[in-house]
Amino acid sequence: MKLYSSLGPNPRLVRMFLVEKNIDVERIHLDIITGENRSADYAQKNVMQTTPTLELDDGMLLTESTVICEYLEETHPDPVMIGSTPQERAETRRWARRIDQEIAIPMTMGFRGGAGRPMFEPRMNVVSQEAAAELSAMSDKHWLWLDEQLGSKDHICHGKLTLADLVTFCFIKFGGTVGWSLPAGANNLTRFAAKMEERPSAEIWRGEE
Ligand SMILES: N[C@@H](CCC(=O)N[C@@H](CS)C(=O)NCC(=O)O)C(=O)O
Repeated sequence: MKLYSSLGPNPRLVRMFLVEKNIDVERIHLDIITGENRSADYAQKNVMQTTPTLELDDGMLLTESTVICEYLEETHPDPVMIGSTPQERAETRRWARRIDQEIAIPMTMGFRGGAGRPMFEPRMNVVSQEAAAELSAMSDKHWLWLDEQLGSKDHICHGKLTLADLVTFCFIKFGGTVGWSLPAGANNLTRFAAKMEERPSAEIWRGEE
């Protein structure tokens, strides 16, 4: 398998998932700042021209970070990162989707249309400055909601590490790379992130790529 990867929370989510699963893959780094992902060649692999893309040994191409993680969970079930029963899997997916839709998407769109505008406007559709501010505020409100849901727990669900924890951590870390930090009062998430930081898979965030 080959992973087309870059800076950013989505490929780094898959890379953390791979480390947690003990799976080695060849990694091809694309510099999204200089637009290596915009080549005609890469567009053949991923029509969205985003990372990550996982190329399987039979040539099949998988995209969308959580879909790639689902595939890896099915093909490498140990350690369990999504769930051992249909109920557990549903619970993990529920959290991963909530965090993605209610937090990660507004946060990313808010950043692209706000502070990240000079970098993103020439490359993709971005929302207006006004909408960006609203999206960022919405995401921060939902971070505080997630903080409450987490409470004193160490993990988002099942009392153990799951995909939902990795999604949460990756978007907290992404914020850190672009000058954002968790909203004041998100003490449970601050503690959660500090604990996640100790995992060997968090090393991915300390590398240049
Ligand atoms: N929904 C996609 C989002 C992928 C995405 O937006 N990836 C970013 C990196 S984190 C990217 O490739 N951006 C391309 C660019 O900025 O040109 C996923 O979950 O994989």
